[in-house]
Amino acid sequence: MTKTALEDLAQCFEMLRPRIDAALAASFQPGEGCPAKLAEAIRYALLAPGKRLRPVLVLWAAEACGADADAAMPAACAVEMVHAYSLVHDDLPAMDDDDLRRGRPTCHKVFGEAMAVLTGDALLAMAFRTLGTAPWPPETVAACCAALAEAAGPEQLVGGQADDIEGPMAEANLAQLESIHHRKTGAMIDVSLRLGALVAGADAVRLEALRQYGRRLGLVFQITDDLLDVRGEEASLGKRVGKDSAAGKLTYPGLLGVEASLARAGQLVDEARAALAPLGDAAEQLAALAQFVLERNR
Ligand code: GRG
Repeated sequence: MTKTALEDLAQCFEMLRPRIDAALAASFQPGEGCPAKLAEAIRYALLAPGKRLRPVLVLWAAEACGADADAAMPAACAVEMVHAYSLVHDDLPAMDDDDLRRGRPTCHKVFGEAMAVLTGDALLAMAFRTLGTAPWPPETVAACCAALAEAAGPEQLVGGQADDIEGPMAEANLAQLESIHHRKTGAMIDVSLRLGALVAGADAVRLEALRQYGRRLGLVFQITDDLLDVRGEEASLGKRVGKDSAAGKLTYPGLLGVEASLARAGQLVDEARAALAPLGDAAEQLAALAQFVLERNR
């Protein structure tokens, strides 16, 4: 891919972000009974300057399957709510114990641990309310709720996190590493694509193509995350670097070395792009996104 094509894609991404942020802000209208401090903590976590990769995946998957991006906006907000909750809980002292997230002090540093736990709980519930009240046919609402619950649940996001915090396995290998990442990172990426496709009423062939693409994109994202932890800069990442190796975590560069990790990521990008073949030109942005994710610096 040329440098210009990547710059064009970055521009499309940047143009979508304010629309997503506006929809996220509008999606949280605290009613009577929501304490002011909790509302402030929820806004702090949800509207912090993240990349919004998952919402963009929802919107581009919907478009690749023939829908208008706006129709999928409730799903884009819902995945970002689950993602924001997982970051708030991941940063807690009981988990990764981080002070910095998205370039700001973590939620528990500002609002206290108990309020951060409750903020995550509220965001998770808000995600399902957002899907449940979306203006879609009832069967689409039900399918989206079920898919997001599965991705966020004990076999996927929470299960991957549970294995990850248990620490390195005795004889770790690539399959074990990728099993954790498919669940901890990949499931939310997969489900973002799936929700976009479900809102668009995609057929089984398109859903499967996006699943194959998403599986690979999730791993590319994680390899880059691991490499940025080794080689990235705190200022652009907005979070602490070097923490995974310091914590003895199982990572791609730790297991394979930097060069082999980059080679694995390159191979996955090619496979991800190839998986999109059934969607044809409609999936051009998603195809370019795989390379963009590999080359990201934040
Ligand atoms: C607490 C159930 C539970 C799960 C936590 C989010 C997570 C699972 C762990 C965070 C640790 C980590 C670095 C995971 C690797 C991939 C990842 C989810 C990175 C953060 O996502 P980005 O880079 O963040 O898209 P922004 O802030 O840009 O949205």
